[in-house]
Amino acid sequence: MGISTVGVIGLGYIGLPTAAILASNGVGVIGVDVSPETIGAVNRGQVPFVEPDLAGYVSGAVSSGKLRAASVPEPADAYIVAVPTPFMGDHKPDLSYIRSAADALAPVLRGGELVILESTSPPGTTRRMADWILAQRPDLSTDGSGDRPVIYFAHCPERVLPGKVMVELVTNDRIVGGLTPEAAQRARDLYQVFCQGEILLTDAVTAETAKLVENSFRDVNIAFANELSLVADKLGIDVWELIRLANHHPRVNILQPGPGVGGHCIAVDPWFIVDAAPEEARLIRTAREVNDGKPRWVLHKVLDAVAGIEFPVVAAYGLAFKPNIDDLRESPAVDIVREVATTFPHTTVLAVEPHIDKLPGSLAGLANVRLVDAEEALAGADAHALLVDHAAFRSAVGQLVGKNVIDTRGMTAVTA
Ligand code: SAJ
Repeated sequence: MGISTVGVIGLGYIGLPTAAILASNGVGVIGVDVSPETIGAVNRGQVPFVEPDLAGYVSGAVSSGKLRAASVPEPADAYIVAVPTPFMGDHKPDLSYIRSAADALAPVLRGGELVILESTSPPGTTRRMADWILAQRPDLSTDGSGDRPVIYFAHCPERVLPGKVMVELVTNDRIVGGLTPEAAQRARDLYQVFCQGEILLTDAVTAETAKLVENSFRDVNIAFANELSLVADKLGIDVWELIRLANHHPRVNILQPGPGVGGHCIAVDPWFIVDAAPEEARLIRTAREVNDGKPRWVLHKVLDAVAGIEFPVVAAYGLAFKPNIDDLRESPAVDIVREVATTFPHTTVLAVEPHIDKLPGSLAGLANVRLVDAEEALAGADAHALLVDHAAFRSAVGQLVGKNVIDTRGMTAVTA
């Protein structure tokens, strides 16, 4: 069974790199997106967001004729669904984008296609997606029962790190879970086109849960570090020295505290486990609460640092959700700046973020927040909050000696 054409539904941070890498390996790819801007950009060979090396892959794939974008799916041998799975206000998963993808796919299926869900999903979602499609197409089946043509459904969660997507797509091991063993094998054959890592086969629910567990593992470990930062503060000791010393134990490897956990994965995915097993997932829920509580703790540290000053000026170094990227989504640094500026309107916040040239929407309307360079912040602030450990801040950090500093990332810590 050869796969010569693939439809990729959703041309975002995962779908577009996957589409581009398949196309660069000779597979004909039709990328599908709801955004006319995204479709237009891709068809011009451009990338609508920043990810190292992606632009070269996309422009090469489009000019070779192997990649094009459209607004609705077209007949293909396989489909990869890579749409968002956010949560709603009550932390319950929002599967509406997967539902829309299923609705769009159902009419174009002919029988024999492979349909892969890549979106991070609550346990059971691949089965639900199959059920949504088969409800509209009772002439098809997942197993050939009743002599109906088979659609092969599998889940293959993405595990790539933003900023290293084009490398990790090729080198990471992948988990492939099929609704049937044959579906898993067919999905493995597709990923073998570009994946040099090991491809591990299982069932769909185990694959869905494995992805959630990976990000929950990291969240729980970051929560441990964040909790230690509160404990150390209460005891009057340096948390960075504490962790550095404890990590000399051969079986201890504590992560780093920060101002909170940002991004659209680690702060979201653990809730899907909590939702699926609310009585059992007590540690995972608590870790989320610890990490979500950290920005407020930092806020109070900032306010303590300028207590007694009538019109204080606070410098905030970094707005991104982690170092050396321009991604501001779900960033605790942005939340902290907004909270300082709105709760205490007599405060001026000088935000320093070398990776952007204008403030994000949630800060742009605030008259007391300005985007400035590090020199201006160093010279003009009463307190200095280090929120993101960008490499670009190294020389600024050296100039903070003797100033009023709130260091949420251990940038001023002695490392010897
Ligand atoms: N953070 C800390 N302390 C640490 C490590 C991270 O506070 O010691 C914070 C970061 O500053 C950031 C947040 O955690 O705010 C998340 O950053 P990250 O680098 O840990 O992870 P993401 O969200 O960029 O990518 C994760 C990865 N998952 C794991 O490492 C288990 C990636 O492999 C996944 O593909 C991605 O989520 C995803 O899409 O699910």
